[in-house]
Amino acid sequence: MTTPFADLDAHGLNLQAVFDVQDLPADVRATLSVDSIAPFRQLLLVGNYGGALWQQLKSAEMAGEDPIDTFSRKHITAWLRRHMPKARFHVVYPGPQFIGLQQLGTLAGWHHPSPFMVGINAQWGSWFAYRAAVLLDADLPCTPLLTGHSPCESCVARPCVSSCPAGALSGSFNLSACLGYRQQPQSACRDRCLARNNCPVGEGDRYTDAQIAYHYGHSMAVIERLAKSAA
Ligand code: B12
Ligand code: SF4
Ligand code: SF4
Repeated sequence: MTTPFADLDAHGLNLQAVFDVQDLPADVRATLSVDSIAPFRQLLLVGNYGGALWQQLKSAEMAGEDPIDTFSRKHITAWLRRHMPKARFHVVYPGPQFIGLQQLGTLAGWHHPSPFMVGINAQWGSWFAYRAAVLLDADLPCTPLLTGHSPCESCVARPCVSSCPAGALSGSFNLSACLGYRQQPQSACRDRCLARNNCPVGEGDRYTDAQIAYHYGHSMAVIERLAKSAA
């Protein structure tokens, strides 16, 4: 069946959730500043899972500071202009305003917490991310919540925990142990997270090594920049 989002799917932007703004919790509405820029009636959350976006990006140009943001913004705004030329919209993310993407993912049913803090669900494991949040003045059908339990609830062996070389997952997540280890020159986690790689859930949607290295290389650069400015 063709969905209104088929064009986004074709670009690898293959997760979409539509919320009516009035149904969002007050704290979420506040971070979106939705009440000050009314009258937007809906919020569209866009993400990607698996390797489709990476395939698309490879054939587009990976140029500029933030090629994934640029690619996502370009295709989502083109989709909006094509499908609802009269609707006003405001792209909140990517953008300067902070919004809690995992909180929105929880409302969509995409996100459950995992020991390594990247969200997880039973379908795509942890192999997904958020690409855009757009306020709209539109009447798209709201998407049903993705139902299902966290796979972590029934995972007895917890291979993610034992495979973290920094022991960062032994209790509640120890971000400084993780970041300290990642920054060591001989670290096995400069361009990957061994814990995430060793989680068996969503194996069919696992990113390629190149995609993993790209994302973790990017976060490594941010982490090193922050560490330098704090020193
Ligand atoms: C700041 C940030 C980081 C910081 C650290 C987080 C911190 N606590 O300081 C750094 C730079 C280390 C980081 C790294 C990565 N991040 Co990050 N990060 C964010 C960001 C921008 C804000 C998180 C935040 O501060 N939330 C606010 C606080 C108040 O929320 P909170 O409820 O206390 O915490 C929630 C989350 O923030 C999260 N959390 C808390 N601590 C940490 C620590 C880490 C390492 C992560 C990943 C999440 C996380 O869990 C909480 C419950 O939901 C979000 C995007 C967003 N706008 O939400 C992405 C985000 C959480 N990151 C994401 C990812 C994928 C990563 C990376 C794996 C790299 C990458 N881009 O592929 C890495 C590697 C992790 C690692 N082990 O080093 C994804 C997660 C996708 C998912 N499926 O859940 C997000 C949602 C970005 C996105 N566009 O999709 N990240
Ligand atoms: S290995 Fe088990 S506990 Fe760890 S993230 Fe995967 S399902 Fe959850
Ligand atoms: S990146 Fe490495 S150190 Fe950090 S949680 Fe993952 S496995 Fe542990």
